[in-house]
Amino acid sequence: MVVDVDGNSLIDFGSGIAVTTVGNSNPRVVAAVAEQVAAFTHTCFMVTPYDGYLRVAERLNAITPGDHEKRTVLFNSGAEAVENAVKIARAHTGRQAVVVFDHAYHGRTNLTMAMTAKNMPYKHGFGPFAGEVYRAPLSYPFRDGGLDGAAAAARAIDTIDKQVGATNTAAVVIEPIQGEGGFVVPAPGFLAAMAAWCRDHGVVFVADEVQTGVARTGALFACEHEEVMPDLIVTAKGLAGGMPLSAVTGRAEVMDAPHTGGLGGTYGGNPVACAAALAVLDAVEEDGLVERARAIEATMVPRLRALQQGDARVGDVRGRGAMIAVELVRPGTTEPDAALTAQVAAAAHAEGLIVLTCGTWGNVLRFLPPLSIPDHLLDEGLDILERIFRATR
Ligand code: PLZ
Repeated sequence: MVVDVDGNSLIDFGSGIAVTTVGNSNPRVVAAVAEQVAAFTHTCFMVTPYDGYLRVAERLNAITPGDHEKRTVLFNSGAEAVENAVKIARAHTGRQAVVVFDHAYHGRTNLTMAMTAKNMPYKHGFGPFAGEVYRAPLSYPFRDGGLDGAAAAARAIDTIDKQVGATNTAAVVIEPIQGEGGFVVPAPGFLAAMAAWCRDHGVVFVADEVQTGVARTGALFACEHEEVMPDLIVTAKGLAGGMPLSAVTGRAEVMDAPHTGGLGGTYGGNPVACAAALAVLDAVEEDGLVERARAIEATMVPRLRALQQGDARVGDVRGRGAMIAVELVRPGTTEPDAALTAQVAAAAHAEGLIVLTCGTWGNVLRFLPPLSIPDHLLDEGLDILERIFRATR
C-alpha cells in the first residue's frame, strides 16, 4: 500500500516501475542497508574494492542463464548498464553497429535515447543522437497478424542483413518482454532465432532485463521462458530493492575484452546498494518469489481474460508472472485507444489503485505489483479495475 500526504491508501500495481519486487522497505533489505551504512557508505570500488561488490557479481554470475564462465560489472542505472553493454560488445567484436527493435526502451542518456524507439516524451528536441544504432521489426503478435516467431525473426534478420550487415554488427540488444514499449511478448521462437543468428555471425546478443529481471516474470530472468542464453544480460530495477544499482553480466571472453580501466564510474556498485541487492537475492530465493510471480499471473490473467470476454475494448491480455498488461483498442479493431487508457488509469488512482500506462500509442495498462502483495490486495485491485471498466462502458 502507498499512503499519500492526505492519508489516502492506494494499492500498488506499479512497484515504482518494477523496482520494489520484494516489497518496499522489505525487512531484509532495511536490515542489510542499515548494517552497511553503519560500516561504510563508499570507498569507490576502483580505489578500494570491497566484499559486497564481489558477492553481488558472484551471485549474478551464478544465477543468470548458462553455466559458462561469467563476469559481472556494476553501475548505477539501467541506462548506464545498457551503455556499458554496448561498449563491451564493441570492444569484443571490433564492430560498431547496434541493432535494436521497434517499440524498444533502453533509457534516456544520449546513446540509449538513440536506442529507444519512441520520440515523445523520450527523445523530442534532445538530438542529435548517437550514430550506428539501427532498428529492426519486432515480433508483436497482437499487431503483426500473428506472424510466428521464426517468420518474425526472418523478417528482422532480413532488415539487419540489408540495412546493416552482420559483419558490421557488434550487438543485438533486446528486451525479452518489452517494458515501456507495451509489455510485448514476442511469439515463441523469436528470441531463440535471433540469438542463434547472433551466435552464427559473432554478434553479441544482449538481453536488456532491466524491467523483466530478478523474478518479475515468474523466472529469475525472462530469457529462461524461451530457453535463450544471452551473451550479456543487463539488470537493474528489481535488483536492489529501490537502491540504485545495475549490472552487466556475461560471457567471460566478451566481458574481458575492454582494456583495464575502460569501464568504471565513481559510484558503480555502491556498497549500500550491493548490501541491498544481496538481501533482495536472498529474499527471492528464501521467500519463493519466482513461484509467487507465477501465482500472481495465475490470479490476474484469468480475471483479465474474463474481462476481455465481456468487453471488446480489451484487445489483448498478455505478459508473464507479475508483469501483465491489457492493450485497449476501439471495439472490433486494433486501433489504439489512448484516451480510454488514460481515463482508466486516472479512475484507478482515484479509486485507490496505482496502475501505469505504456506502449508506443499509450494504450496499454500495465500491472507490476510487488511480489510481496497479499492475495486480498491483488483481488481488490482487480475488483477496482473491473468496476472501472463496467462504469466506463
Ligand atoms: N531498459 C528495459 O525498462 C527503465 C523508465 C522510466 P534507468 N524503464 C523505466 C522513465 O520514463 O524514465 C528501463 C527499462 C529497460 C532500460 C531502462 C533504463 O533504466 O534505470 O531508468 O536508466
